[in-house]
Amino acid sequence: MLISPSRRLRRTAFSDGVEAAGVKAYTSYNHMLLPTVFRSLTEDYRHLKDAVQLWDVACERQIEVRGPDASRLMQMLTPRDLRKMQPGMCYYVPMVDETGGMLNDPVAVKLAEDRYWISIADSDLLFWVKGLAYGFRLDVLVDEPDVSPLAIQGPKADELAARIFGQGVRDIKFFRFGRFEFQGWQMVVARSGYSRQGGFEVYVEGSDIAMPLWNALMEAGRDLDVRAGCPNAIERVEGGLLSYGNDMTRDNTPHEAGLGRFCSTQTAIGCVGRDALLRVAKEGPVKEIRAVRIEGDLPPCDRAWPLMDGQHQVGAVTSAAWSPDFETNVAIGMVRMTHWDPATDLDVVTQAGVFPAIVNETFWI
Ligand code: THG
Repeated sequence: MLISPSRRLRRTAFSDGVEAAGVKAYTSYNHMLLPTVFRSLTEDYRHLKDAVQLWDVACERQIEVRGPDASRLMQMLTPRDLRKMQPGMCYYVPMVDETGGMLNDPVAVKLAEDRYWISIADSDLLFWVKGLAYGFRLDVLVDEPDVSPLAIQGPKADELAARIFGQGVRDIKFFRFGRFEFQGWQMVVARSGYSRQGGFEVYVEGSDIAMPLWNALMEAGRDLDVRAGCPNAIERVEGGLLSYGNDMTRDNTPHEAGLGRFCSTQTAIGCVGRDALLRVAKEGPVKEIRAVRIEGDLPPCDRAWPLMDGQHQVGAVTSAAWSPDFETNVAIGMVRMTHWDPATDLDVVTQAGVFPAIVNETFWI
């Protein structure tokens, strides 16, 4: 299956590097190209866990919120209490509508008291943020700046990043950022990324410096076996990292998505979904994200697969992949509370037949 290029499917500031590295498949994310495979899913997986990779995650677009009402607008968007968030911090923040339905699960980056980036997952959140700013007559500017995140992920990420940005990057704490120089440009470098292997995300401001940075990292990491990589479908399921639009949608609350730990709805005064969420937070959800183990030779998970107890649907699997390390198919599903206990035996209905599925104790991480 090929992806037809067009202006709507935006290239990124790193696409030239990704192509030179022999990208084999793309998906679309925020109307932009996101590489999904370089050598093979399992080869990329092994290499990510053993070495270091550069990821073109420019599709994690930034929504910049700037001005005197920036903090007020940010708190309207999320049930996470942002009052203790300082410049230099990143927060994983579920964002919800007035019904408590999830609109996105971005990383918020606080650049200054009156300036944030919202590093979004795959949904058109800009329109909601602009709508709120306009509707409430807030004194903020909301736009999508030319910022392209580049992730450095894997066990050798610290070593590689230190060679380009200096030893100071080693001291960056998890979900914090600092500003580091590259060829005379200041760059936001955060310890974060969509894998459990550790590493950084560089928020590259302006497209001109993107390929020079990509090439410098490739050059500096030759002896570390640095390669182009991308968010890996196996590793992220093992790690329980959720994918908006796949594992949860606007039909789910953050609690159903297992993101209750990132909500402090009681004190998140101003969040537009607060009243709706206070109701579900009190009772607890009746279905919730679970790790699921599946036996057998699975087809690609390109649709929600019903989870069955006999003739009765009790949930759905939304992501699945063969894990070489755990020697089983690892999966993420939404399961009703009557069946969500560990070791519950179910069946999963795929386009290629029915397979045994077992609710797992935890993610594999
Ligand atoms: N980095 C940045 N932007 C992003 C992503 C990213 N935007 C899109 C997408 N990924 C958003 N989704 C996630 C999902 C999980 C995490 C980050 C972004 C994540 N979660 C950890 C967890 O759930 O344990 C840590 C959260 C925490 O402790 O605060 O890292 O990857 N820039």
